[in-house]
Amino acid sequence: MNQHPIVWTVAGSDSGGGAGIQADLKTFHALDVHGCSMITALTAQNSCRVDAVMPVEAAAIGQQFQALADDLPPKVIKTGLLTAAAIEQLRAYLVAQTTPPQLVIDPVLESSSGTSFLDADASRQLLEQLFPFATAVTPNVREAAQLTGLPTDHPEQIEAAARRLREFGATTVVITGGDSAGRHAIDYVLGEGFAFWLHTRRIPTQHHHGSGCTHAAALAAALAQGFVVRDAVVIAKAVVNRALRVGYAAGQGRGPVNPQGWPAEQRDLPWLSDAPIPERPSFPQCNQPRLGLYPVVDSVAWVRKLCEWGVDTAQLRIKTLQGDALRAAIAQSVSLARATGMRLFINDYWEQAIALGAYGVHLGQDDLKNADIDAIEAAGLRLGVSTHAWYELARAHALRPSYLAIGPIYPTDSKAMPWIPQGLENLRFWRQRLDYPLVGIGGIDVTRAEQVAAAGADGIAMISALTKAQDPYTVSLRLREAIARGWQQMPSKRFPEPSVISTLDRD
Ligand code: TZP
Ligand code: MG
Repeated sequence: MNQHPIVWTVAGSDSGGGAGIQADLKTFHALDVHGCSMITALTAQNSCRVDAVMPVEAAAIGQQFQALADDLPPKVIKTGLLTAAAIEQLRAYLVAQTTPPQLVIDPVLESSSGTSFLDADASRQLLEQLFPFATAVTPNVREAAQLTGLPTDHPEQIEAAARRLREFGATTVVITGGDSAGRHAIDYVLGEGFAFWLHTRRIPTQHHHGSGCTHAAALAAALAQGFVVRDAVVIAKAVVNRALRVGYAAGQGRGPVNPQGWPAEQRDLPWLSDAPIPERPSFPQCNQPRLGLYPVVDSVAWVRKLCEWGVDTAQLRIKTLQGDALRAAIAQSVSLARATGMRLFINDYWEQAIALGAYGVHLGQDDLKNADIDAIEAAGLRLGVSTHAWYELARAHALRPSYLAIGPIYPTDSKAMPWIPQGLENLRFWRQRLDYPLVGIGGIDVTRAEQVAAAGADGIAMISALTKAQDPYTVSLRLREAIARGWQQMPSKRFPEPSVISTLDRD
């Protein structure tokens, strides 16, 4: 990323270098944003204890605001430890902006060693004065309980506390569970039109000082880089996981987390679901050869042709038939595919796919809500899942599917979608990080199949390039040749780190 969007942190200094301003600046640096700091309080602390909290006087806070506002206007502001004076001045700044920056509030009420940072009056002021400006607030379960006066011991209570916090005007509430017990660190996310849980395996480490600050700072940085909030929360959790894995000892107590940069490995990607869920087993892998040319068609006639042409993989995606006609089309397609050994995935109609013994099921994100994943798995079918962004990848990852579809790679007329095309760059980015077989889809034709394969796609899916071709058989041959050429160019899974923005046009 060449651009370094400006992000302010309004927070306290941790003299021990683990949390607060210091954690925020480390995280901003790691995520390619320019961090400015407005210090609200000095703390005298080390890795074991907090000796003193010394609020910065109002005039000095005001001068910091003025200096930054004059020259370094922020795309996003992140807050940590606040004082009454800082809250007042931040609110005044936000009110004065015609287009206020996004605001991420990490409500730091007390230190992890128990020192109180914000009294009851200031907490109320925070809720009433600043929450209405917040794109996201990130309390942990204890802070959510303190702020709302509600218990947060069970999932339903956490959901209720999040709803209560949204009533104060925060657009998205993220209640983090990293500080709680259990094998998994589970966060709840409630936003405008969405609600989900994010899970990761708890990373066994003593050195997690600053993880809350790092989480909120990473969320702010991801927003500043243009990600929508649903993507930003997934990225933030993955950034913290990576930082926790390489936390280190400094001092006699708990050492700091160590933010490295953008998520780089699948093991750091959280999994996302509508309810807290245990880890799932993996779906069966697709057998060899590599998925390759993967036409998406809508009729038995097309399935028959593909079988005759010796195509290895296909998807039956019927959007117009119902009842007996639908069932008959799926049944005929499955038996044709079985007779020639073609791996046929049935789009959406998982019950029929199970009943008829299809090779696999392909589900879009909306289909996931109605599908019985356990039943598909119990029947031994493969599963493919469509994804278009980080949070959709996290939702698919929760299911441990047989492959992930990444799209749209290029603009497409075959499906109306809010997504900006991901391009080869995002495909390479995911190829570098994910162990799943990947299927590229969206606007792929003979001229583009080679570069999609070279970017690391295992399957190259398309609708119109084949179904609208004058001579589809010849096109299928050209596509297969192009894919084979592309795969020869793909040196390995590792590419230089590309920039990545996969985001919604509208949210
Ligand atoms: N999902 C992402 S893009 C797409 C789907 C179903 C349509 C692909 O069609 P085409 O004609 O190959 O662009
Ligand atoms: Mg925190």
